[in-house]
Amino acid sequence: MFSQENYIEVLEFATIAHGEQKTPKGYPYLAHITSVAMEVINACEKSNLDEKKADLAISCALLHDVIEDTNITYDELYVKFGEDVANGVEALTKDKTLSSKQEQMRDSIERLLTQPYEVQMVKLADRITNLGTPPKHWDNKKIKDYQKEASFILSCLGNSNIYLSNRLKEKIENYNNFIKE
Ligand SMILES: [Mn+2]
Repeated sequence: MFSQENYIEVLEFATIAHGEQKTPKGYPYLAHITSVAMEVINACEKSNLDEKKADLAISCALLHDVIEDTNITYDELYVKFGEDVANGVEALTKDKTLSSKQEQMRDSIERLLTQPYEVQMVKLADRITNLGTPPKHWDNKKIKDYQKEASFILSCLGNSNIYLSNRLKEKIENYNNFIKE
């Protein structure tokens, strides 16, 4: 089980934080974060996570991009939602002072590995959500690299939840349909 009241409260906070931000496909950003939260909720229920763990996973799912993409800070999350949520969202945030995207990903995963499984699950759910049809402007190399990066995420964080890791595996396989050889 999870707290529906917590879901609503965190969703409202994330809605205001992301404001007019859009996804790469041009949808309101909520379409992204509620999809990530849906994957996490499904996995929590199937895995019978207790309410405390499920609420941490779901809160981090709804908030996973607020430090990276909005002006919300770690301290604000700490005050409003507590230390575990703030630490989780921070670990899910890329360090943009690192020069390459590869380094940013590696660093974020290293930090995620020090977090509980409930937080690591969000990274799997995020990539599951992002492995839909690639944006039109992506070339073959970019698509291949994105698939490779997804395999790296799976190999590092797959232990966190069997349902999400199986679903990500499937998504990575299906992504071959977008690659031209
Ligand atoms: Mn995301």
